[in-house]
Amino acid sequence: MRYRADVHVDDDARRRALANDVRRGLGAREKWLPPKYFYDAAGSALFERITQLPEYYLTRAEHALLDVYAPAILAASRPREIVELGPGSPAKVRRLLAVLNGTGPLARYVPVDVDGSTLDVAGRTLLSEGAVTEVYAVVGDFEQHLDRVPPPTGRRLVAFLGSTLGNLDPPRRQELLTAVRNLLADDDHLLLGIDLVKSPCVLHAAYDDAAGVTAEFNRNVLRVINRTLAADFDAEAFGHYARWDAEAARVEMHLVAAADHTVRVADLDLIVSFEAGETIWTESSYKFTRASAEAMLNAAQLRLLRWDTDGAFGLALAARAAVGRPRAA
Ligand code: AVJ
Repeated sequence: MRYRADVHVDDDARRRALANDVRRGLGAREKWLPPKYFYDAAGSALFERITQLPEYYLTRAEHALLDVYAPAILAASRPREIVELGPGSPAKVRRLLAVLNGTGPLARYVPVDVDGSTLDVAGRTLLSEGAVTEVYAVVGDFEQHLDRVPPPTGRRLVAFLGSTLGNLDPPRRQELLTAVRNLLADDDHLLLGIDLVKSPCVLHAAYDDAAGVTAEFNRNVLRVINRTLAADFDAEAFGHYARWDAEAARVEMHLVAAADHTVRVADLDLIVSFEAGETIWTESSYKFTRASAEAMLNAAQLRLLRWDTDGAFGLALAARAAVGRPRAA
């Protein structure tokens, strides 16, 4: 059995989660929606287009860093298996596996993602390419189901790439890092891809591209709600607004209602009113410095071992920090 998938969320669970978030987020005085609902088939395709935009430097930067530093990162971590959280495209893990297969035993690949069909396609492709000998897909939410990751087959590298950690607010990312730490034995490692604080112009453009692809990606969450909960959002009635908040070190994306109107979410028996100019906060994308990244890792009892960067994006390699041992005087 070279491909195995354990399913912990099905369509119904996903629908109930969206229903709860829509009730809470659109019922709030300052409306919000979580960013995880962007990624249906259309949203994932839009995100793939974003990664190719001239303004969206993140994916190119991370791939280039992986191409250069994967040998050193893998020499330092020597994994037998790779657990990847929220992989999306297999482009990133492929860069690790290419190096791994040149130096050591083939790895087991354990992707964790809510989208089982994407894992299926990616997992079977990697298997057919001979990039891995075994794929154990965990179809679940990495914020909820990390305890379902199967017991290790050997030294483990947990990869959390693409700056996805940046979509979580500080308390939730500390929770996630603490859960990740529980997946690690003393010899295991975490590889984190994180976007760095830089010029506000560069950051803003990356989330408000000239071709309007990010705007369509942002509006897509409304189409997901229409389809899943029988709502009647007119996505075109909302504009895209991105802003850099230097103090919070995050880019925010909002949807802005063009005019006063109401929306009906039939499955929830819910009417939502919008005033012209009213916003729905749909995403935060936090940016880091080496110091803030290291502090975040330390707060989760992890220690930074390597920091590879091109100045725009960073790859952090971390391991469990020794705890309970007295410090040398
Ligand atoms: C890949 C999820 C981290 O925040 O940069 C791209 C998503 N949002 N453009 C990011 C995204 C707007 C992206 N993540």
